[in-house]
Amino acid sequence: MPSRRSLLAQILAAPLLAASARAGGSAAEPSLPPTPVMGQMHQVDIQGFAFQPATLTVAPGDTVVFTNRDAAPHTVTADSGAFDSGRLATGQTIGMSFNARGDYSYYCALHPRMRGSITVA
Ligand SMILES: [Cu+2]
Repeated sequence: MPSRRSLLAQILAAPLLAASARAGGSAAEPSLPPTPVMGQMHQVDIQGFAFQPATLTVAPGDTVVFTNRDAAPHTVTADSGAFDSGRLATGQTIGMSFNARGDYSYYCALHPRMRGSITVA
């Protein structure tokens, strides 16, 4: 029956069409402004049971990369709960993008006296 065969063909073709549409969309990204791609990278080292630098000002769209350079594990946890790196082992890195302006104070959940803040301005 021709109609059933064509229906089957459509079902088989659907995932391929969806995949190619996704690939085309991500390659072109016509709806995204270039700002997030152009954002700067900033580095915060976690070393000696401290965030270095402890205070940092970035622009909207910038990314802050936290690297744990201590032998002990640490976290990067926002006071507000807006972000939480989870446990970072020695040498582990996590990048966080900041898009909304504001002050983001954070601490280490394992060593709460470790504090830092990011200002997005
Ligand atoms: Cu810690």
